[in-house]
Amino acid sequence: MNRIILHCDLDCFFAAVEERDNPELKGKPVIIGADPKGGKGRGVVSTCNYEARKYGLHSAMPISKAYKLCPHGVYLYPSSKKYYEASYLVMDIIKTYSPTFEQVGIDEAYLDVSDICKNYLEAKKYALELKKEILNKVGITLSVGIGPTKSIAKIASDYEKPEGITIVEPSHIQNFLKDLEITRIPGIGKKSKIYYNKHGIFVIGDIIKTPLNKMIKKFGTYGEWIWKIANGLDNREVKEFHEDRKSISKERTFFEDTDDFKLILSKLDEINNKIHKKLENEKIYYRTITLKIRLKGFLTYTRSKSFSYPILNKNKVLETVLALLNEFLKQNKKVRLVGIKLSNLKKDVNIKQTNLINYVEI
Ligand code: TTP
Ligand code: MG
Repeated sequence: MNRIILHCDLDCFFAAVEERDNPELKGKPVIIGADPKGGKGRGVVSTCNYEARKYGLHSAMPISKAYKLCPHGVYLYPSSKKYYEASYLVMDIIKTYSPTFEQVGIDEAYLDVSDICKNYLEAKKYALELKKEILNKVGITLSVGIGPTKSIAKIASDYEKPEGITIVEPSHIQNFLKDLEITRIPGIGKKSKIYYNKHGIFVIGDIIKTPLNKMIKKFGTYGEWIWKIANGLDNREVKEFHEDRKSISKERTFFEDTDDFKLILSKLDEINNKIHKKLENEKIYYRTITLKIRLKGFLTYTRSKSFSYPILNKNKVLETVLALLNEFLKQNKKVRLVGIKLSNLKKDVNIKQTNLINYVEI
């Protein structure tokens, strides 16, 4: 079936938020990342604006090299909280454009608009409206790719950055892809590029030309995957993470009411581990941690702590729950039941973000 999928990707996201908040930065090269320390700094560039990219700067480049190439740039340390807030605002807007919405990273999302837009022209108008709303309400720009598969839409959104809209109708897939470098395919980086080049594959057209069985023979299942992408045969659906499950929780009652701290701790640890098995498997993050406690005499209390960004961190949960528990232990009452609830769930939103500080502080 012919689908119409939009891939939205914010332009130089972290740098765009900084520029929005400080108009003096407009027109200057802005680099977000580690402190360059006059060229002696360690760590890397998180991202930079398009002005800085003119000097050859890019994400993951050592900050010392960036400084050499662009010493007059404005170097800023990332402020994650601000980026999260902007990301939430943007995603809340994108979501309203189709119920089939999938957020991928902190600044990327897919929308399936097949049931909303009759054709690609309508989809283009829709994308323009979406871009306008985000610019008006959040003050940053994005690029949109429109195509019949997720991978085509993603390659298309990257094609004309910043502020682009690129449409690839099904009949134009081969024409659009054939001359693009293979690194345009998500997942093919500098290292695998060298490998494919050795086998005579330089542009996506070379993949299209190669028969599928040869691709499998030479490159295994990944070879099959990129052949499918190149031929517009990626049939992955835009998968919505249903936030109808708004929380995950577990509780345990003690055999006998207890004030044995070790026992209470081991129950909380057990509950925490059980909950995290599922969350870690499915890469579900949460922002709010709640402790539930029932004291002898059936008085039940809950205490919560919320973070400004989603986390997935078992140790942090235990640490938080223990801090919340303190207030009750002081009362010297026996405990009948303990429970942990994690809420404000988000799916897989911050892979890049969790790496961010590592990136910066390598
Ligand atoms: P990207 O969408 O890859 O990059 P970008 O939005 O900065 O630029 P583009 O216009 O090309 O889309 O990543 C989104 C954010 O994730 C980026 O602003 C900063 C962060 N990030 C890192 O911290 N380290 C990295 O290596 C990358 C690639 C991104
Ligand atoms: Mg981006």
